[in-house]
Amino acid sequence: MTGADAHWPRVRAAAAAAGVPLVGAAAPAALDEPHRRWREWVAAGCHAGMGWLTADGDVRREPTRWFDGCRSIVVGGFPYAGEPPPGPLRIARFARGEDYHRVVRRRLQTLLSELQREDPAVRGRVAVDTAPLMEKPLAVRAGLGFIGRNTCLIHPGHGSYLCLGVLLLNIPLPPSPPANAGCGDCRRCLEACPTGALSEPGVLDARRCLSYLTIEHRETIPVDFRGRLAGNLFGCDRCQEACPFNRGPSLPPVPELAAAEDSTVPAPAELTRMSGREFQRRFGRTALVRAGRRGLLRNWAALVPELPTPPDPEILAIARQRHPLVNRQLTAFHETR
Ligand code: B12
Ligand code: SF4
Ligand code: SF4
Repeated sequence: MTGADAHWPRVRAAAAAAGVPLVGAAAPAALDEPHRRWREWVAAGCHAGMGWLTADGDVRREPTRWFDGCRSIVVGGFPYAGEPPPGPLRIARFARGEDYHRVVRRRLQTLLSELQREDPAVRGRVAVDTAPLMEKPLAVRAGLGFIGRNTCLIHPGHGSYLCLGVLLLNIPLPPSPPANAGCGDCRRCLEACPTGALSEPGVLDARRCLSYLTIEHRETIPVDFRGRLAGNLFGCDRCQEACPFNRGPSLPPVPELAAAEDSTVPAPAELTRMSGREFQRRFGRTALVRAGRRGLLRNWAALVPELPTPPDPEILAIARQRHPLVNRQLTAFHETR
């Protein structure tokens, strides 16, 4: 057994003990092709208002720059599947339980501690989402799946309803075998996208993506999208729902990521009247805080033209009066009728 091979059974056992359901190891070599694609994507303006995505190109290309002494990269997959919430307003599946940043970080941190308990010389650094690391290409390299035409990381056996997280380590590990699967001639996600955000297969234009518009975008949703939000109050799962890889039975969701009773779709009437403190108390542990009460109400205002029944005029009036962004959104969509 080489040094790298000797470490792997320990990492796998520690991952199981830490509750990391899917795990693979990637060599820490440069990500030349994903980096080239990232540069083109940014140059085309597909990052929309997410200016932070245009920075740190060197780290994106060479993840080892993010952790001194890096000799391997462990990638974890965390299933969150579960049913979409009932009713006309939809919250994406990933956001129905505890915020995945917290859950994934906690479990990968536990994995690192387990390794350190056995060998105090092990060092590592965990990244979930916010570091300038390209998690999907790393997951491909760690054998967790392939990147589909909807740009998601798809596990051939368990689909794409997975969150990812990475752990950079100072010990060598043998690279996991590739998943060897792909989309074939399927194009269902491209057809299912309500806004044409998948501008070409495998390229997502965030300017048109409902996930971006309902979560990351901070101003009014542009009038082009009037009547095209497809019921999405927060995030969007359409291009994943269309995917045949999400039809089969999947792994059970990580319990904290499964829908929590208290985080079902917040009723607009309730949101309108809720104080900031009450919102924090109820949703502070979920990913909904990324949009906040203000963003959720803006999204609801943008959904008004497509609701099956018009909202209570009194609630609308209160929302307009309390939240200037809601007022601007309602006015913007109303005036284009
Ligand atoms: C910015 C971001 C977004 C943006 C942009 C999404 C995007 N596709 O780039 C927005 C807000 C739109 C978004 C939406 C969502 N996101 Co997001 N997002 C990120 C984040 C923070 C960075 C991604 C990034 O760097 N994008 C920039 C582009 C250039 O990179 P890229 O997506 O990796 O795509 C390029 C490469 O994949 C490259 N490529 C490289 N090799 C190959 C090979 C082939 C064959 C192909 C075709 C392409 C390809 O081509 C692309 C360039 O066009 C990551 C976390 C992270 N740090 O990686 C989470 C992440 C990708 N998001 C995640 C999730 C869950 C979502 C949503 C499902 C949430 C929702 N339900 O609303 C949607 C999915 C929308 C979609 N179809 O992708 C998960 C994805 C898990 C998975 N199974 O894929 C991640 C990994 C977060 C996490 N830690 O779990 N997200
Ligand atoms: S998340 Fe929704 S809007 Fe974005 S690409 Fe997928 S289907 Fe289209
Ligand atoms: S729907 Fe079809 S084309 Fe799109 S990601 Fe899934 S398999 Fe690939």
